Amino acid sequence: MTPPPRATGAATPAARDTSLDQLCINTVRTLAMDAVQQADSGHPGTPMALAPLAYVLWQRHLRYNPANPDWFGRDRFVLSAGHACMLLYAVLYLTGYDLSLDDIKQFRQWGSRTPGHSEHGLTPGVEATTGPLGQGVGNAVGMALAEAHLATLFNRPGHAIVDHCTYFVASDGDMMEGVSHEACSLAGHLKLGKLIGIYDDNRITIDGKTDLTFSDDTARRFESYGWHVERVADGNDLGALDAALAAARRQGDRPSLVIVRTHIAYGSPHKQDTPEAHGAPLGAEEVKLTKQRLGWPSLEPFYVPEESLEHWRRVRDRGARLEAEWRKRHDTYRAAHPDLAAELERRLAGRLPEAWDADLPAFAPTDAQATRAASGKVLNAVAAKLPELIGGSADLAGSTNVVFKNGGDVAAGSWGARNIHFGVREHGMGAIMNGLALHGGVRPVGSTFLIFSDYMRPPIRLAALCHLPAIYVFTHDSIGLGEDGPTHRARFHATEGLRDRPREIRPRERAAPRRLCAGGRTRREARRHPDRERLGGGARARRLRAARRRRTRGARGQHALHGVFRQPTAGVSRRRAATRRRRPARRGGGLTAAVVSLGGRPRRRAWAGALRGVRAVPADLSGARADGGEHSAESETVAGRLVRE
Ligand SMILES: Cc1ncc(C[n+]2csc(CCOP(=O)(O)OP(=O)(O)O)c2C)c(N)n1
Ligand SMILES: [Mg+2]
Repeated sequence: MTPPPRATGAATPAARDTSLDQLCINTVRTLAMDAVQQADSGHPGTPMALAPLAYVLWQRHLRYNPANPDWFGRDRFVLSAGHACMLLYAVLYLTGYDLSLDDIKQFRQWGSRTPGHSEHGLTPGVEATTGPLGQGVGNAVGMALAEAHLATLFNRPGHAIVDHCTYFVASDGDMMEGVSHEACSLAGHLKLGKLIGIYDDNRITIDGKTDLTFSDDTARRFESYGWHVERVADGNDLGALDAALAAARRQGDRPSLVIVRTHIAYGSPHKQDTPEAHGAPLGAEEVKLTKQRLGWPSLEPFYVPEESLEHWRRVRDRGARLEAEWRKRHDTYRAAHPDLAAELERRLAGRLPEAWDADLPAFAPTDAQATRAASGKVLNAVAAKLPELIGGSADLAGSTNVVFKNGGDVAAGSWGARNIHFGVREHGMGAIMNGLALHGGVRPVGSTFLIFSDYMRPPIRLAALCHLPAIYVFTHDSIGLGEDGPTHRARFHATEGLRDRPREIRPRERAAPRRLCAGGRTRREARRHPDRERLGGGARARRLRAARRRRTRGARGQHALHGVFRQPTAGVSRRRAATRRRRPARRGGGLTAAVVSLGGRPRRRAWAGALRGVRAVPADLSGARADGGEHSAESETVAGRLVRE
């Protein structure tokens, strides 16, 4: 039997310790164990280890009001390690958000409000959809940047109306993923002082101990990014946690990382410090032994002692007071600066200003120009009316034409500017954009060459899943990008990869505007450069459009993938390319397509019958629903299959 590590301060988990703090902390641990046990899947170990941190953070540091999860003045909290979501659900329930014990009992069940990875918009108090590791860290950076931006624009002397912190919890996996490196490097550079990360240093991942793969000195890495670093040697030491978080909050001019040494499945006699505690129930016997070891008063599943609930829920008064104070300050602000207050309100409500599109430029067919040049003009025309539009590119601003004229450059101390230079960090850019959008008050724009959207597919997918109003400008979309060579050509997979993002994302049809070819070339130019293929138009595009019209008549919850055509490569003669394009049509006797449906087989068949040569494929092939939407393979897997076929 592995003894639990010696805890210091008030947090000794021995049976005799009945302090109220311990009772409250162990309530989180037992709820996590029981919920995972009942669901027969999930991740109990990390919530158990992080329960003391959650207790200190939510009781003493985080500013929030459970009665109003959307209160703008709240601190933001992102659990980047989304697999540990039982930690968050337990705390949301205990602090009195609109989440009941029954919701906790429904953990990981179809249609429940407590899915296998936390989903924004589904569970009150969940600020971001997390699960794909590393993304939440980038989201938090985006939120902190949005806060700094709005504070610069809207605060006035004596009126700090935008003034909140952003916290995130990152696991070893979050720290290994490249996206967190990108985002944290930028956060350090921009000196986002109200960003506080907590690194759950438990030295365990799924495959075993982290020394299998990971020997970074995380503290020094973050110091080199310009972060302030705090260390807590014992994740059960409430005093040390409290002091480290307080020190982090005092850092006004750089972000902070609190590295907390924890022990996964803390208190479990046989599973503590083992990878088995990561992704499977502890087992009924082990749950019992752990409860006994923690001195838990009952073996009844989901038992919540009254004193614990009562103590946790005291934070409701604190939250109500914090919000009331903020509202009072806001009233004074509105009286002193009515225009600013109204503008902030408009932005937060996501309302467009009157006549925002009154001065959009119009281009005649004779105005031959690259589409990205036209895009830059339109963006700036819109930007003049929509100050909430901010963003930039991953070091290609001049090429993508995403430059806000007279917008200034975002830099440390100049957070109110509009042009964000993300650096050569596409993945980080996507995750930061999601954080900006989630925060509200700004609308992010990000740009790069279409082919490099490959580097930011995970955050694009999450933006689609969460319906975030992120705007992507992907230029250089021609397959005929001659001089840069094949590495820079946007091939079929890039556009197709975007089209099959779940919901919302529909890249421009490949049929280019009537008189422009893809890549913004005129027909005359295309004639001069026959190697630059014109995309779309003609019979194929007509078929696609017709199919799409039919598709929209399909049942809800269905969507189709289609156009599984081989793309002619540049350099192939036009005639051969045309033959290739026709080939699938001849082979399949019509449009090659797949219907992806959540409905049953008869429904799929009936729907597929609307198209000739169609195969019907069930959606959710991965069977990953228990893990939540962001883990379902959906159309991507299907697309991969079809393309391989
Ligand atoms: C991008 C991505 N890759 C892989 C996974 C699958 N996965 C979930 S948790 C995890 C690692 C677990 O280790 P750690 O991050 O240290 O979390 P802990 O078990 O310590 O809580 C992996 C690989 C994922 N969720 N996201
Ligand atoms: Mg770990």
